[in-house]
Amino acid sequence: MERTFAIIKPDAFAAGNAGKIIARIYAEGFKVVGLKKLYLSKVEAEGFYYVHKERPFFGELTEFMSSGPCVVMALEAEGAIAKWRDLMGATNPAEAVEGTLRREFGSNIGENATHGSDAPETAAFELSYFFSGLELL
Ligand code: 3AN
Repeated sequence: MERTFAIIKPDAFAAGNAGKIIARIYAEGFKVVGLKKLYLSKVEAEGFYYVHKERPFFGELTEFMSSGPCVVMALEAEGAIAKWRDLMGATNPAEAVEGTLRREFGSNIGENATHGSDAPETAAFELSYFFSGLELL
């Protein structure tokens, strides 16, 4: 079994889509090992996205991620990292396949409803950034 880290971003939470996204997560066969609602500060969002700090959209991205509450989750499944990225769809909702979460709930490349770890090393960092071991029993 593999674990990945997921976020229901502030756009999807504010639009009232968290429940539908979580229902979809269960329907696709993930086990929800950790789940909490947070309202990130700018500094907390910057720490999470530090790998993107040189990217031109870093300011916009961290501003958006700290603009309202979000839901962070630890998801478990066989091949959870790839499985969750498949369910999310492409970064740009306009390019995401029909039936994916970003296609259904995303607005644009920045406000794209969900986040998911892209590799085992990033999943380990991201899970530990938001959850202690005790929270994932
Ligand atoms: P993904 O989340 O699909 O792995 P990345 O790693 O390319 O996508 O981008 C990291 C985050 O930065 C994404 N959540 C995305 O919303 C945001 N992002 C990517 N490109 C842009 C852009 N051109 N303008 C604003 N935000 C962006």
